[in-house]
Amino acid sequence: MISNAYSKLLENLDSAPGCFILQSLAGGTGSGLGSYLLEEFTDLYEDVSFLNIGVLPHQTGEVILQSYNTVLSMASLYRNSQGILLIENDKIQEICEKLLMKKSNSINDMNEVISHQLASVLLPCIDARRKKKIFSTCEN
Ligand SMILES: Nc1nc2c(ncn2[C@@H]2O[C@H](COP(=O)(O)OP(=O)(O)OP(=O)(O)O)[C@@H](O)[C@H]2O)c(=O)[nH]1
Ligand SMILES: [Mg+2]
Repeated sequence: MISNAYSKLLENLDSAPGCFILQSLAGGTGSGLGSYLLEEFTDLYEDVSFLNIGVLPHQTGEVILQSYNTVLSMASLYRNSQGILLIENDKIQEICEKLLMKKSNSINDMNEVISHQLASVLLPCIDARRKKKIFSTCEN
């Protein structure tokens, strides 16, 4: 079903040079289904490059098989992906607690930090105020 939805999506595009997949590496779905789909997609669409964004679990552990799942899914990424970006949940939690002083420290807070970081890497842009400052420095 996911595979069908993906091929329908590709049919509607003039060209699809790349695709990125965001997945947790430690659980069942992100690690198991994510690796399976990546393998299937790379077989079916040889011309599409895949960038995988993998979320590493907290070191102290929440899922009993997390280390095992992470090693297996990393192996699948190395075999099939053209680019791998790793996000460490421990580091993200530290940013939430120590830098942003978030009290709630929920998964939503962490995901907000992650999306901000990904947007900065994947869609780099300068906000209007900063742009004005840079250009006025260049003019002087
Ligand atoms: N930052 C972040 N980490 C997540 C998120 N979902 C899962 N994780 C991490 O991935 C680990 C595994 O989570 P699971 O929910 O078991 O993984 P899953 O891929 O959704 O697979 P299921 O077992 O089917 O739920 C968690 O212990 C977290 O460390 C999320 O939305 N944000
Ligand atoms: Mg889950």
